[in-house]
Amino acid sequence: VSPDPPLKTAVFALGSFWRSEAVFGCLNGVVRTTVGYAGGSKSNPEYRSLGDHAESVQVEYNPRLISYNQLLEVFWSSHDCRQVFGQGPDVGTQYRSIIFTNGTQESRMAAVSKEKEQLRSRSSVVTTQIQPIGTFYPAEHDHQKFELKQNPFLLQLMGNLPEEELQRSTLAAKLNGYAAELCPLKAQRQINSKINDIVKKGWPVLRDV
Ligand code: MHO
Repeated sequence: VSPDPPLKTAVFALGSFWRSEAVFGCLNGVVRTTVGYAGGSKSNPEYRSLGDHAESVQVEYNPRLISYNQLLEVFWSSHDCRQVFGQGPDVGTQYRSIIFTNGTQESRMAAVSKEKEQLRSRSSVVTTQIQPIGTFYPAEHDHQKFELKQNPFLLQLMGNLPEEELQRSTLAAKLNGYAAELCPLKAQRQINSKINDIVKKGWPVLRDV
């Protein structure tokens, strides 16, 4: 087997970043997720003063296991891109829809996928912006793996990792999606049965799912 290709990075904004991180974290081939602020001009944004940035998720992935086009499909199917200022109760420019690109090839793929989405949406306007990624500012610790942190059982099952490890962990990214019930059904079931096994056998630390 040839060595793994270098990881690639993609950044998307699609509403609340708690949810965005959960959606992408479950996917096979996604190695790491980080929530943050991007798309604006304010330097050093914070949650309560993010300025003109949008809540975003940075996805590190193994391109041999998942393609940029597959990530784009998940992006489109995971939010309503026809709303100018965000999703449901989450209103404001901080929740706008953006595909951040990393070079001309990605911009082209993003543009083609947006055209397809516009055809599917008929007369409703797809508001999603496509723009080159500038600076991605990682958000405060409390917002990283937010959904997982609401679930002490899962945290304990992983051995209560310190914050830095939790942020880098592939398993944490996956369980963050599981905790939010935002994994595809098949993944949700696989994780369920793995957890049940481990609990039955008497509580060793969960290393992988
Ligand atoms: N309305 C959302 C906002 C979350 S967010 C990360 C909530 O409080 O659940 O902006």
